[in-house]
Amino acid sequence: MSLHHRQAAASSGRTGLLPLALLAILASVAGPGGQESHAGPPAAGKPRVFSVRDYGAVPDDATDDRAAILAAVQAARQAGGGTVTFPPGRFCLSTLELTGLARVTFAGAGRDRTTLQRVGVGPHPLIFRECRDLVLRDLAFDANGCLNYGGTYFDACQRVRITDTRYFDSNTAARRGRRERTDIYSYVFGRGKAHHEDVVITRNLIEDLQFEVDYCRRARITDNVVKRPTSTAGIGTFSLQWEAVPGEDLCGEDFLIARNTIIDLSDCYTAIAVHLDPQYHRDGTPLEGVTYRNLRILNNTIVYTAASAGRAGRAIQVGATDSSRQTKGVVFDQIRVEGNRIYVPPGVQILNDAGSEEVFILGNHSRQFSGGPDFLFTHLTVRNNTLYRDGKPDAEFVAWYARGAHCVVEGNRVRPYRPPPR
Ligand SMILES: [Ca+2]
Repeated sequence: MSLHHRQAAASSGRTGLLPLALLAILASVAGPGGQESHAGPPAAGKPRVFSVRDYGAVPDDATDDRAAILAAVQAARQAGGGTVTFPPGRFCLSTLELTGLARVTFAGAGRDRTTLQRVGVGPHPLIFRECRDLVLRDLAFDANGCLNYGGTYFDACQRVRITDTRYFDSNTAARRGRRERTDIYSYVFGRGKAHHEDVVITRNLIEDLQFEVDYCRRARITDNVVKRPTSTAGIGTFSLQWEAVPGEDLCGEDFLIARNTIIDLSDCYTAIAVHLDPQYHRDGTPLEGVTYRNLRILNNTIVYTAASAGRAGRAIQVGATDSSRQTKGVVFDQIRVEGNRIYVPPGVQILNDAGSEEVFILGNHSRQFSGGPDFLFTHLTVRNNTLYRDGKPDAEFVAWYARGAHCVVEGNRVRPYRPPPR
């Protein structure tokens, strides 16, 4: 069943089964610690809109609006769900952590009109833990000089939709001259006690930041634009298996990463990455038993620019993050990489860790492991991708370092460079 149909079925089920819906509403009214009062279920059909202005938020005055935003969110929670609205303007937000929130939409007046600016010492403006049925739409987040990780953070959440937002950094100058670069996030779905489920990220604009969805079942990441991504990957999913997990560790299943555009890889290792990261546990033992299943990376556009000359990251990598570590029992099952287009202007090289040029890397490209490739790809399809690049008309741009079964690598072409269509 597709993600779309699964969601449609879930929502029709909610409206069709009133007793279950009432139970769900009543269960969600009590927040973490049960400190909230027991409001009854909302009146049927009545829109529940909670403007942060009504709870004391003041735009464009450079004061923290955290308390007012929290009050609006709590009102929505007590009503059994609703829409928290942000009028035009810039609101300041120091870290707001929300647990067990359900059926709440955060809506601005448009991503060019409403901005939530991170302020204070915390790297995250918002943290959502064990939340479900969330929507973030039509607003912008400003990372405001965040230097380490950060981002709007999700932990074990279900049914999250992020659409038509912008995430940018008004203070990228703060990063300059730093010795080490770290990941710096827009949205990040981390690895928690349970998988994320049914995450939709679509039609967003991400600038000078990256985003990541880890440990998830059913992610649909489509039609986003990521400009100048930072560090590890523009769009990434990582294993984050810090402690050993017995048996199969399903780190990602049913991902659709399609029709995204990633522009300028001069400060980023990989445009789209499915990575074993870290490649060893906290105690130093090798990663073991990681499985990714049914990942579709389709019809994305990856655009290198002249700024990338001499330091450009890979276009797509499914495998190891640094290839210097041996792993055990890693399986990539049903991976499709099809119809992607990569534009590399003259003078730009796409270098792997060993300093040779590879556009797609599948597996672990280290040659130092005497036992041979330690990754298994089953039902891999890499087909009909196009690299627009001068000088290497016959180059093979798919580098595959793994054992395989039922794998197809065909129809991938190198064409003379031309700029991407606008
Ligand atoms: Ca304010």
